[in-house]
Amino acid sequence: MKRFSTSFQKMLGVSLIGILKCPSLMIARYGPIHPHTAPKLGYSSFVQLGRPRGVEKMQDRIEIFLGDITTLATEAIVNAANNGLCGGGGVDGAIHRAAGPKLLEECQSLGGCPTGDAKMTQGYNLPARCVIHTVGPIWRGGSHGEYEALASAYRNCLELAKKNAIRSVAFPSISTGAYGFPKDRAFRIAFQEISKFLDQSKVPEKVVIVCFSEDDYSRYTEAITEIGEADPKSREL
Ligand code: AR6
Repeated sequence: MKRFSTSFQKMLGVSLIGILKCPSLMIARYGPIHPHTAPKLGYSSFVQLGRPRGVEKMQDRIEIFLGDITTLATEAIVNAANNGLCGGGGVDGAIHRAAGPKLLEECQSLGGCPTGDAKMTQGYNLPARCVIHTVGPIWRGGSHGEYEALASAYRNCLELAKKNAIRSVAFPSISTGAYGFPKDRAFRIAFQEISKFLDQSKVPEKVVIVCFSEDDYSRYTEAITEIGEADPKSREL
């Protein structure tokens, strides 16, 4: 870990603040943060998963970031949109405000987006070159296909990123705001889908998971720790 931390620090040009070690997962906190993130914002965690082979594969590929997704200069950012792709509140509103009115124009030409699916636009005034719009499920108690729809939203965003050779993508926590999906369960599904996808694909090279509050950040890292401590071969929820 020490050798790895040192090279990771060199690579990012950052100073390591502290390291939390778990048997099968490590989270390193560092600051200031990755070059693709805005220095004024919070902190970010680098996450490694699994046994030694898994660690090698996943190192440097998943990052947890505390802050505003609209400030990130990953190649793509994901929007938690609605079926009409017509803009709204929450992260959707923030993305449209930051991107400017041309984003809505392009969204209106796409004919909406089914729940669990994803569509891509340019990023306009955003630091990100493009936006992947997805629609998460509205929470209706958990027996209406919500889990699969949420997993599908993550998968389809990653498939779209792969298809377009997008190297880095940032996700907000889809469905956990206005759509009311219980956060702890949503965090597990998100992390599981992302890590499964990256296990099987070299593209995107990097995924940033964005938490919008300190509380979400703690809960996310806790959920990841629990998943990491479970058998890495069956990271089922
Ligand atoms: N950066 C990162 N995350 C954010 C930001 C931000 N700037 N703003 C909010 N979040 P929500 P949903 C987090 O409600 O639940 C819209 O009106 C927020 O804390 O944005 O999928 C759409 O048009 C929460 O954890 O999306 C739809 O109608 C997460 O983003 C509907 O809301 C998602 O919250 C979609 O609801």
